[in-house]
Amino acid sequence: MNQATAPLSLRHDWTRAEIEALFALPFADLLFRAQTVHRRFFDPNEVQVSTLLSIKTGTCPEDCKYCPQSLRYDTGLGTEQLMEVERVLASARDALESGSTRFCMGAAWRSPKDRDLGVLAAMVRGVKELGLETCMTLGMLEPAQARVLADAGLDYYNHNIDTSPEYYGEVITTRTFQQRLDTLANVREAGIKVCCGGIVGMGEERADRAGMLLTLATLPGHPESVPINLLVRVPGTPLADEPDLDSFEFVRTIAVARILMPASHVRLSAGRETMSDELQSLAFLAGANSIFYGERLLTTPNPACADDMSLFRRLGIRPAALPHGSAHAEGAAMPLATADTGLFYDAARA
Ligand code: SAM
Ligand code: DTB
Ligand code: SF4
Repeated sequence: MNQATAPLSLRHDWTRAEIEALFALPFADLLFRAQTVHRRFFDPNEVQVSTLLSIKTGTCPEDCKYCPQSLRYDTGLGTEQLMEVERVLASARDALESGSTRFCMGAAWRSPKDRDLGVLAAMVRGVKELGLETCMTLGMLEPAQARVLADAGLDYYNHNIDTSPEYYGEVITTRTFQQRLDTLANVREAGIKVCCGGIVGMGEERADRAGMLLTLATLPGHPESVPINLLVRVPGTPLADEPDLDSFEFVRTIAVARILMPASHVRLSAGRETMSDELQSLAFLAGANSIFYGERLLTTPNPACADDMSLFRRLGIRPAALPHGSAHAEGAAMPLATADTGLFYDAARA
């Protein structure tokens, strides 16, 4: 049976040898395979658009070597308390207006305190009422905490494995790989969709990129969203002077993620600010179909909105509408977006 006629089934039994063989394919063959898979599951000209907001910035006790928010590294970040709900909602309104469909709230915590859960739940409810999908990333979650967020209506929880189990100890020592997997299981158990990926360009080998994707693709359920971050090298962090990752290796990582997890949204995540338009378009061709939109990630810059609008327009990419059944699904997905302020796709201007 060739690929075009194979059934649309998801595999959870990928082997390391199969994944390494995909990485080793000639570039054109790998991209062709990824694009073929992509077209069987998604509209290749549609990209899901999320916006990030840091709701609690800096002084995190963890030691993740890539992260500007760890209190162990002097990165010049001030400390901020948990943001007030109204400020979060004002930011979410802006995101909606700009054409985003998902609002992702991030906190620089090892894990949330139970006393913060009421405010976090209020943020989720408020953002959902605006008609946006909700996502949070707050560190490790206990089962009961996950249930509180699920009851508030949280759609997605982001918790990355970051790298392979083998390389993990080189990057983070204050929590284990297994603790990451435990949080992912707690999130799933509570009925929240999983957003889980990692970072490349941290000095890891190809075998580690393969190992990271092997872990993700052999989870009991594939994460619905798979963010692939290219390390943002922040002065003051231990990884500030890491050499560049070869761009084709970055695109290969996206392509392999697409092939292994065909029904998941693969997000071209952090690192776009330093990528050319041509590299981003190769990532889309390799099967990336989600981005963070807005001029800031959590604490570091993201491309200017005008540049992303121009890129979408020149590539003929449409921002995806909300899924069926959502308050603003299909035609009404971006009620406030206009051609001047947001990612509105106007074929006449393409
Ligand atoms: N503290 C929570 C946690 O670690 O799960 C949530 C926020 S944390 C900043 C979310 C994710 O951002 C990390 O897991 C990591 O994958 C990504 N990240 C952080 N700093 C980064 C950087 N400099 N470059 C690329 N990705 C980064
Ligand atoms: C993810 O995988 N990447 C986002 C989001 N999930 C939370 C975070 C990227 C952070 C980049 C560094 C910063 O802006 O602080
Ligand atoms: Fe803290 Fe998250 Fe940064 Fe690690 S990645 S230092 S847990 S904010």
